[in-house]
Amino acid sequence: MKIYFSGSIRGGRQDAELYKQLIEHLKQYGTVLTEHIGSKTINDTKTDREIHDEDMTWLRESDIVIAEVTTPSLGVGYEIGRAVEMGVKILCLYRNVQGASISAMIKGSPDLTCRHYRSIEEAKTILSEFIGK
Ligand code: 6IA
Repeated sequence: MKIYFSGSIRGGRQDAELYKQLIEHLKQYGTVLTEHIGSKTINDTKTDREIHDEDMTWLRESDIVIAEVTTPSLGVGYEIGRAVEMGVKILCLYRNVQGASISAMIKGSPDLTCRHYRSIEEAKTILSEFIGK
């Protein structure tokens, strides 16, 4: 199974360590095409066009999209919208963080699953239920 993990980059990197833990957990279910999202060091050698085109190719190839949407990110929202149009199965995960609330366009979408979690262990349980393993 090919998994597209989506998480904030230019929207803010405060959850990068959490993305890394989720990606490590997801590897047992298949290939995570976007492992760099959990990386501490941002390698910004590609042009924006190259990043966009490469990510769209991976999105088209993917069987599921797992998006951590607590940190608002234009790129993550864009990927979710494109994945909906492509008919890819999508799970959005979010935590309650003071001063942040999830867009109605994500929480209100009937084309994806949006689940709240409080701990990494809870997120892992939601992932195994969603993936069905
Ligand atoms: O608007 P944002 O930058 O927060 O958008 C984040 C989303 O866009 C992620 O889910 C990525 O799939 C995609 N994205 C944004 N920037 C990059 C990128 N930059 N490389 C790959 N995907 C990206 C280079 C840094 C990277 C090595 C960590």
